[in-house]
Amino acid sequence: TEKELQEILDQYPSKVQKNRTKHIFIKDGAESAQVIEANTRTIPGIITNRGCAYAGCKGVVLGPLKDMVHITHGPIGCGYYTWGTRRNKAQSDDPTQNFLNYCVSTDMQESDIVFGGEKKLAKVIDEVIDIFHPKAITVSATCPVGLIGDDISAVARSAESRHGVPVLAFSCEGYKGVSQSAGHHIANNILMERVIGASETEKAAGKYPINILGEYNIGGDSWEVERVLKEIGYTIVSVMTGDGSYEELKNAHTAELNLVQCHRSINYIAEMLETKYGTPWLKVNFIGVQGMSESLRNMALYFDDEALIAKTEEVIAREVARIEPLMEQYKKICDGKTAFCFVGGSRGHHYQGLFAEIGIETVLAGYEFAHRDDYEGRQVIPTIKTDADSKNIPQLTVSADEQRFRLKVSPEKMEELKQKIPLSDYAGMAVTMKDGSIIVDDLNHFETEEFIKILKPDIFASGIKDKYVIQKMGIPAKQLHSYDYSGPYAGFNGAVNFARDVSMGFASPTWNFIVPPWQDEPLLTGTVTEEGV
Ligand code: CFM
Ligand code: HCA
Repeated sequence: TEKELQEILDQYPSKVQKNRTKHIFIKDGAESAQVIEANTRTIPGIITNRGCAYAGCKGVVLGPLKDMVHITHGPIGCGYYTWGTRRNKAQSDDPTQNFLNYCVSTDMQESDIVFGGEKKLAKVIDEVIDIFHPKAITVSATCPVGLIGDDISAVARSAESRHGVPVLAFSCEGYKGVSQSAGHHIANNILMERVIGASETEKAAGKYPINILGEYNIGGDSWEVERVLKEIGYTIVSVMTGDGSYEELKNAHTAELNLVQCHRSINYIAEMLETKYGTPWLKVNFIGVQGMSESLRNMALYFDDEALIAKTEEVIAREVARIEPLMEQYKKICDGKTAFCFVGGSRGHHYQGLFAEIGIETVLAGYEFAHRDDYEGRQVIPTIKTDADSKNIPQLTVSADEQRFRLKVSPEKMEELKQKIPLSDYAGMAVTMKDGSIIVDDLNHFETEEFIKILKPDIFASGIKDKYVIQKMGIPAKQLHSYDYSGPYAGFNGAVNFARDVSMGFASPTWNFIVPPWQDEPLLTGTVTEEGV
C-alpha cells in the first residue's frame, strides 16, 4: 500500500527520499499517466545493480559478434568481467572465425596510464591480426582511457589502413553515462555507421527476410526462436547480435521487417533502419508461450500472406499441444505463488507473462537502467528531458539512403497494421501490470530487503549481485540474466525449461534449513518430554 511504501521511503535522509520517491510507483489504472523517473544518476553509496557504459557497449551489444575480435583497451579487470559471464552462445560454420571464447585486452599498467596507452593498443591490434585474421576488430575504451586522453579512433584508423581490416573504435568509457544504457547507444551508432549496409547485396536470398534485433542468444535463446521461425519459412538475414556476425550484419539493410526483442538496447538501430531504408520494426516478445505465439501471429499479419498465416497457425498448434502437458505439470507446483521480477532493461517486463503462464503473479517489477518509454510507452519520448548525462552521448542522425530507401509497406497499409500490431511502437511495462503491483526503477539492495519483508514473494528473479542475499532470507532466487547456467528460456521449449527450473527451485528441500530473518521469533514454544509435547 501507499502507507507501507512511505514507511520504506521515510527511512531515507530527506534528499535521498525525494529522489527515490520519483523512481517508484504503485500501478493504478485509474490514474491517466503514471510518470516514473528513469535513466538518471544513481545516488552515490546506494548499492545498485547497475553496470557501466563499457558493459553496455562491449559486454552487451558488441560482445556476441563472433567473427570480430573485441579488444578491451584498459586495465585487465574490465575485460575479465566480460569474459563469458553473459552466456551469449555462438557457433560458426567456419571455426576459424569464432572468437567468442577469447578475452583480449591491452592489460594497461601504471606506465601506460602515465605515458599513454596508444602504442600498446596499436601493438595489440597488430598481434590480433597476425594471430586470428578476424573479419573485423572492435576496440572498446574503459574509464582510464578517456581520463588520460588516448585517441583510440586515430589508432584504429591507422591500423585499418595498415592492415586493410575494419577496426572500429568505441569511446564507451564506463563513466560516459549513468548505466549500461549509454553503451548500448554508442554501440548502436557505430554499427549503423560502419557495418550495417556495408555489403553490395541488394536483395535478400529467400522469402520473408527479417532481422532479429535485441536478441543476444543468452543460454541459446536465439537458437530456439530461430528453429521455429525457420520452420515457418522466414529467412533470417541477421541477428543483432546473438550468435551474430560482421558478415551478416553488413546485409541487414536487405530485410523486409526488423523484429525488436529488447527495445532498450537496440531501439536506436531499429529507428535508424526505418529512416534510412524504409523498413518498419515490430516489437516482439519471444518469452512465454503466449508471447511467442502472439509475436509469430503479428509477424504473419505484417507479411499478410495466407500461406504464411496458415503455416504459422499449424506450427503454433503443434508446439503448444506438445508442451502444454509439461507446462501443466509444473503449474501444479507453481500455481498461486508470487514473484519479484527485476532485470536490466527488458526482461523485467518479458518474464512476467511466462511467470503468469505457470500461475505466478508478479507483484513487483522494474528495470536497472531502462528509460521512461520502457515503463510508460513510446508516446512519452517527446516529453523526456535531455539532461547533461544524456547530452554526453553522441547522437547520430541518418537520412533516407538515395539508392536503397524503399517503403516496405504503403503509408495506408502501415496505418492499418498499426491498429492491429505493435509496429514501430512499444507500449512499455506498466500497461500490462495489475493494479496494486509495484514498479521500481534502479531498485537498490536496501529497498529490495524492505520490499521483501512486506510482500514476502515466493520467488525473486534478478541477477548475481543480489541473489545470494535473498536466498539467505529463505526465498528461492532465479537469475534472469545468466539463467543460472541453464536455458534456453525463450520460445516454446524455453518456456518448459523455465517452468522446470522454477519448479525445482520451489521443490528443493534446502528451504527447510533456512530461517528467514523475520521468522526467527518462534510462533509456539514448548518442551519435548518422553510423553510428547
Ligand atoms: Fe536487453 Fe539483454 Fe535486458 Fe540488456 Fe543486460 Fe542481458 Fe539484461 Mo543482463 S540487452 S536490457 S544490458 S534483454 S546483459 S541480454 S540480461 S541486464 S534485461
Ligand atoms: C552487465 C551484464 C549482466 C550482469 C548480470 C548480473 C548480464 O550488466 O554487465 O548482474 O547478474 O546479464 O550478464 O547484466
